[in-house]
Amino acid sequence: MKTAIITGINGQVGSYLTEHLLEDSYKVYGIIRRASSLNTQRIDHLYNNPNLELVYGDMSDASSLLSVIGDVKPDTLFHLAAQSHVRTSFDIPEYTGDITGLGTLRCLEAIRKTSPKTRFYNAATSELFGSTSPPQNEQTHFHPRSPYAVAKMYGYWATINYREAYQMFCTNGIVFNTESPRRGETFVTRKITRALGRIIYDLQQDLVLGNLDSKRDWSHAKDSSRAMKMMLEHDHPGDYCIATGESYSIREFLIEAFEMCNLNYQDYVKFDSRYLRPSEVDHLRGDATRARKELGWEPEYSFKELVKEMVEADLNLAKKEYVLKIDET
Ligand code: G4F
Repeated sequence: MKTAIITGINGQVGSYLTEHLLEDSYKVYGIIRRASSLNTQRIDHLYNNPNLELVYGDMSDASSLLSVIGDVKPDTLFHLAAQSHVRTSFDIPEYTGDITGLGTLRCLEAIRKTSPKTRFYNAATSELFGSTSPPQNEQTHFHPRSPYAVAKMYGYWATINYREAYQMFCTNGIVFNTESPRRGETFVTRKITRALGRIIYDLQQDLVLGNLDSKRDWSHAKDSSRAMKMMLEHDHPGDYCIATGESYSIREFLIEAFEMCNLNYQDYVKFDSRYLRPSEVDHLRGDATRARKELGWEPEYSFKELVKEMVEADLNLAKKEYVLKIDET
């Protein structure tokens, strides 16, 4: 039986990746942070699977990583944990550098010291491309535009350095924006679909956003997490862009989602400068030719299908909220 450790297992991508690995008979160990409030909702449906085990650890705590990785000595380790919110990274840059940047180094060091044959996947990001012009691929130079992207830059090069210096199997997935009904509610796509559901059920009157003109390449997290598994099952390590090759502005996402419900987004969306970033990434559109050719990866979801799934899921969620509210009154 193959074994995998996932850091950030309870995040959006971690939950889909866990499903892919369990379906393929992996034994999966998920590292989660101790918190006083529940933080495992996205993997609760997998909790009774005997091949899933959750263990406590933290990206700031090298000793916890050393002991988990040293005990399990997994075949693969998928490193997804991070302070991953770009806007927030401007407010807590040092914390972001520690968790997102040094956290990656701590994983690499723990593997080098206790289990050097473990294959390592690092969740790099299209944020590395920052202000460059699309389409971006593995040859495009980097120009990070946030403390988050700068921290990810450190993790990206640490991953390559461990590959070159110690001949470890270390791979970077340069994943463009990836979304789903499990996306955190403060990221823009989910903020939109969540608000739309609540507006329809009269639980919320408007939606406050920042810049509507930036463009992103949005894949489904089910597709991007499948690519991660393929990367570590490939015969050699490398760096791969994972993207659909299409980009849409936030405004276009709004139009697509609101029109599905026969609404005009302009009647509901308000602007607040608090949601602007000190430096913005204007346009990301990825070229995933290498992943397609070398890994045989293809995205299965179109933009329209992704938006539709998110809108439908959030309409259902809002309906449940509405029913609870009626029951209470
Ligand atoms: O949804 P976002 O916060 O995602 P962002 O900044 O592109 O980062 C995400 O994708 C990266 C991969 O490229 C990941 F590495 C990262 O961890 C994260 O998952 O914002 C998308 C765009 C931005 O241009 C932002 O300015 O939406 C714009 N936006 C407009 N109003 C907003 C809002 N973003 C958020 N979060 N909230 C708003 O109200």
